[in-house]
Amino acid sequence: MTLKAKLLKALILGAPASGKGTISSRIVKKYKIEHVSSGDKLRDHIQNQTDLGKEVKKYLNDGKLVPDDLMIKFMTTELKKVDNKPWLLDGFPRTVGQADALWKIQPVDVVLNLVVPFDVIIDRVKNRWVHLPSGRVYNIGFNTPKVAGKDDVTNENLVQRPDDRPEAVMQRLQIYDDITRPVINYYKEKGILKEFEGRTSDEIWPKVVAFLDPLFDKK
Ligand code: G5P
Ligand code: MG
Repeated sequence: MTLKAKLLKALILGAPASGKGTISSRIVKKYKIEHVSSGDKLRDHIQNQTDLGKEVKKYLNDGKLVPDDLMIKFMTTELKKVDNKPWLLDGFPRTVGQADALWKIQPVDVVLNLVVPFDVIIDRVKNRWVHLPSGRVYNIGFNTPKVAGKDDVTNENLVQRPDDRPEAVMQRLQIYDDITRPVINYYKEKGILKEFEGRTSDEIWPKVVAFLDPLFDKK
């Protein structure tokens, strides 16, 4: 593994349900790096009814962004836990304020941006089921669980996300357009953004591998 890959700090960006979780899980499996998903971690807090969980629940359910100050404090703590490992950050940063804060804590090496048409996204969230404790995601017809409504690994129940209701999805896509798109330009200007276009994760995945493989070449 190259020296750089040993401590690679990478981000994955993309609209809600563009496949960040799906592509991330393939990346962490293939390249053995840590996956830090802000959404998964927040849902975990909500599930466990922690103080933070109670504070953020309304934002998530309504498809709105958690305020920057809270989010930056939370993710700073989370990133300290994986400081000495290569990681892939998913879902953070989502505002230019968050991107600035992250750059001060830890400049990132590469940013992968998934470009998936909105019509595909709206269609796919209807069929999404998640296993909350692990963050594993399923989609009926794409990666259907072996037993309907059950996680493949633990056999525990799968649930649908409250923010996958059509009105919350529209809200999330609107916020993405207005507030998160500038984050793409932020990294473009730094010269570290790489875009991957496609209508399915299987179409995008080989392009991601072709980009990452050279970074992880055994030397
Ligand atoms: P999250 O959790 O970061 P989103 O909205 O950015 O939520 P999401 O919904 O988790 O993103 P994803 O990870 O991009 O989507 O996509 P995914 O889960 O892999 O795929 C979506 C579905 O499509 C799955 O069912 C999958 O199986 C399926 N799928 C994938 N590929 C294909 C395919 O090729 N074909 C088909 N048919 N299906 C496919 O954030 C949630 C909330 O947390 C808060 C906010 O409230 C946010 O709304 N939050 C923050 N707030 C402020 N700042 C931050 N930094 C925040 N981070 C989180
Ligand atoms: Mg996700």
